Amino acid sequence: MMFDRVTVADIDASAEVRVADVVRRFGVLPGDLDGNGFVTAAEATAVKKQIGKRYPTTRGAAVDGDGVVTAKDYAVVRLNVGKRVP
Ligand SMILES: [Ca+2]
Ligand SMILES: [Ca+2]
Repeated sequence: MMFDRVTVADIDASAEVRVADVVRRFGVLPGDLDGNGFVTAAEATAVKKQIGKRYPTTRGAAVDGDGVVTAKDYAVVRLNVGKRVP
């Protein structure tokens, strides 16, 4: 499964105000165009329709982040169909 993960932790803004650290994790699964945590066949189809486009109208279709949708992007999304962010 391919996914990106970013972990963000806050930093105390003042040494005088002590708060507990807050840690939030979120994952991004390539092809999860609507951000609901899993990839559907419809999302893969949406990426397929954007193949050949530079700066596609379907947000997230260029899953490798290069701004161009290729068959390689589509292949990645197809592999993720049915998967969800762990
Ligand atoms: Ca989705
Ligand atoms: Ca690409």
